[in-house]
Amino acid sequence: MGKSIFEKIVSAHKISGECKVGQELAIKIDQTLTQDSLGAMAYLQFEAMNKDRIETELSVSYTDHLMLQLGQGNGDVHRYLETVADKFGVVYSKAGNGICHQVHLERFSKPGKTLIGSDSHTVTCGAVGMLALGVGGLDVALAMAGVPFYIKYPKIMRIVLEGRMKPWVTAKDVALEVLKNVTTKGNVGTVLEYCGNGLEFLTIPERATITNMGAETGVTTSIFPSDEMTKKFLESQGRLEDWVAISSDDDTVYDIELVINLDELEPNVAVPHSPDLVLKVKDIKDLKVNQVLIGSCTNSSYLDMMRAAAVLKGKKIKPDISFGVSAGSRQVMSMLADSGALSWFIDSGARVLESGCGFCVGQGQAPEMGAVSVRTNNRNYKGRSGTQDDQVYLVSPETAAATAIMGVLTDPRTLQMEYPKIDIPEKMKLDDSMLIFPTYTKNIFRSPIIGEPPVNTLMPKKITGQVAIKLGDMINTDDIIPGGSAMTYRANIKKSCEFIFQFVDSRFPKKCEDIVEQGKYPIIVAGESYGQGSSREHAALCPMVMGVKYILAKSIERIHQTNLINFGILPLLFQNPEDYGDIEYDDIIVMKDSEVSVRMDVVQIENITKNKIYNVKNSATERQREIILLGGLLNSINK
Ligand code: MIC
Ligand code: SF4
Repeated sequence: MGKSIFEKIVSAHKISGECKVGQELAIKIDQTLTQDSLGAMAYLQFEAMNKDRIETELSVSYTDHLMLQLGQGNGDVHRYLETVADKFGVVYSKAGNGICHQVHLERFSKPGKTLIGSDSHTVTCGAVGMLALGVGGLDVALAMAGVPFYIKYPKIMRIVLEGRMKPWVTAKDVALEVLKNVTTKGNVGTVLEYCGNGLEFLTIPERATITNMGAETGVTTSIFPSDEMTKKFLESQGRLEDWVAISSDDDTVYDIELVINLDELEPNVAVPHSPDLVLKVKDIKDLKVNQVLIGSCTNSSYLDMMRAAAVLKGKKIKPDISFGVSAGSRQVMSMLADSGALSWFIDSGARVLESGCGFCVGQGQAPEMGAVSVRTNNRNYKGRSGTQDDQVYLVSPETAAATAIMGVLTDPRTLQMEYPKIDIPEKMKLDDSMLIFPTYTKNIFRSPIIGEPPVNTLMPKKITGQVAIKLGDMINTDDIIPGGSAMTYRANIKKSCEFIFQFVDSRFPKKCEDIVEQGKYPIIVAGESYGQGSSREHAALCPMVMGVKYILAKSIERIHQTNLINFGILPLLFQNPEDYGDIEYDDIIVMKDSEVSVRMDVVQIENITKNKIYNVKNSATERQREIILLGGLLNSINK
């Protein structure tokens, strides 16, 4: 039987395990990336491993999330990251060089290699046939230390892209179509592999928009073949030598298949508050818009920005719209300036923002109360913009530009202009002077905001827990620990704990303190798809510090599940929906002999308050169960 692209790359990197669905495999990691919000904790954890140098082929530390520098906090983190990178052999990408995923794609992505990154959108590099995964910071630290990465062999879904998109229909519309079909729920343990005759016309930045938003479906990763288009892209980046061809074998049998006819697609929009609530733009009439933002790692390539600029050229936006644009990298920004397109934006009435994450994660550009904000980024979770009652719609750069001009959500096909024909230059502008390569000479900078990596204790024998919060379905990691100003403190766990469930139930931190004071352990109870979205390990790390030993949920998303285990928290799944319905805030729940329970596939817990026994499922692998008993991965490695 033929092999998929995923299987080919995994087989070439396999250290142990079998390529069989559900089996745990250990693979070698070639490259890692970190960004500044989660990176500091990853490097603190790496420091705790007492290694002299990193052992990967390449590790890059990006500065793109914490760019506001209001007060010294962000600057402290940047300097720590720069100096710790120098000491251990990591390449440091300075603030202003661009968003990690865009820069990594341009300058470092390599077909056939493995990449893990402490950011869920690391999957973007799947666009060039790379096996790229979003993981927690501790996993990155371990990979840098040369420890293999463990992955459960997934089901593989083949997505066949047929035909060619019509003018004004874009890769973002494809990404949203995939989300409409695949949704944000129930995709744990699946990989999306793309093929079909539509790939002939799909450039790498367009493929990157599609792999990027695969993160929102909750799949392990998305991957395209490495073909002539990939070769052209790498050549344009002056890296032809990095190209190898990769494709699946013709007789590969896939677990699931989805066909998308590109020529039937129309401009799509994800409506508040989930990226899978997808409608056609033309079906939403007279939606008055307050803010339009173009950028983020989903849609900020040269192609995206040039097309949007061409739509705006010679036109003015509606005066009451707040309009911002942010190129994904310094390369893109500089080429926009050279081509004159930057002034098309400026003249239209745009605010030109720095190349960074910015508005995508509430770092600036929070709109006014109740605003309708039309954006090109990938997540529209409630409040992520920095405004709690926001209404965020996700669209393509072309739809966003048309909307800025018209003041209402606008299908760009109604603009009555020719679709701008933009070609990607054969040679992109190459200037890596904002990448700092290691000299191994700098002293590590420290300040009070740079804390210590927290350590956990062994799993206690008897766990008398009390329900400290009861949540519904689809609680994402932004709900658990918000972006925005809270991100400044990611290198300091004690401070980060103050923000846990800030906008969901602000009683939580105090409640945990009270429960712990009484000698008990706080329990989190959740519904479906708990922990979807970002890879932020603080969503597990802080609950660990706050005394949480296990979590009860209907289902848990992949990255978050691994983060919980990495920090010694046992993820337990309800087998019976009634048990979830039964449990209430403050209920006392007891797990008797954790040493036995943690090793069982089905764990028995007793709700003392309701006088009921629940049998819940333990989805951790045998290896992970030992990690949990030791109080997490750092303890287990040190042992
Ligand atoms: C995001 O898009 O939510 C982030 C901010 O990039 C996160 C990482 C983080 O929380 O720092 C992600 O996607 O993993
Ligand atoms: Fe940055 Fe947004 Fe991309 Fe996350 S999704 S890496 S915050 S641009």
